Amino acid sequence: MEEVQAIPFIEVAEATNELSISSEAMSFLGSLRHSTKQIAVIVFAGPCRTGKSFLANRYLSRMSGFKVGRDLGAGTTTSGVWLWNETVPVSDECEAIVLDCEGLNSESRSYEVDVKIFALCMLLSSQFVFNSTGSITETTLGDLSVIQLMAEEIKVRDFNPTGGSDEGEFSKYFPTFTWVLRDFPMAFKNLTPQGYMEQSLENDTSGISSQASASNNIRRCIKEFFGGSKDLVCHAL
Ligand SMILES: Nc1nc2c(ncn2[C@@H]2O[C@H](COP(=O)(O)OP(=O)(O)OP(=O)(O)O)[C@@H](O)[C@H]2O)c(=O)[nH]1
Ligand SMILES: [Mg+2]
Repeated sequence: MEEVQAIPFIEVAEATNELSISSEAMSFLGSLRHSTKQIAVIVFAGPCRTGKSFLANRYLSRMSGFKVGRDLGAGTTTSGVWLWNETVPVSDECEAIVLDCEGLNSESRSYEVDVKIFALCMLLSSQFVFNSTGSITETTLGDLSVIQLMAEEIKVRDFNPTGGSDEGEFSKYFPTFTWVLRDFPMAFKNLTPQGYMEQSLENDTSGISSQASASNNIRRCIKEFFGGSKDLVCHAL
């Protein structure tokens, strides 16, 4: 019987930055063709070294599985996207594939690869878990700027009669978004994490700097793409 373990899913060619699916993952995904259940995809993503792999293991009710920082060694991070080669029961009708994503903004990766991996994981997932540490700052919002980039690049229809952007259509295709705040600052403990996130996603009207305007654009994209009929929830750990 095959060992239950994390296997590489998306690999990054160091020389060309091209992404490819591993043969192990192809064979695992092929085996799911015979499943009679619906398949959900849950992805753990976010800035590097925030505890994504640790959280993915806890989701699997394990203390190890996806390699965490201490297994990988100092300065080394999860590379590409990893997949747990056993589905997790979600309900009688549904089982989930769990993916652990490499972190954004690691020193060893270009922005181009970060964007590709983040966008791919978001489009593949039904539940997107965005893990970040501390409070929600301009920097954290900046990490989500890729969502805005996706809005500019992605077309959901072959032909848009209005000739405008397809943004209004995105919430139909985007996953539910769960924001997990690690080391939630004590200073905000009088707010629920949900209330804190909603407050952080309110437009900054205090100034007209280009940074404030860029952050407001990201806030708008998050609320529009995940806040409509989709869930946009926040938990703190
Ligand atoms: N005590 C404790 N340690 C944690 C927690 N989350 C992560 N760690 C530790 O923090 C280090 C980094 O955790 P990882 O889960 O590898 O972080 P990551 O976000 O997956 O890192 P990259 O994949 O490199 O971006 C590891 O040594 C973990 O054991 C937590 O909630 N509690
Ligand atoms: Mg990791």
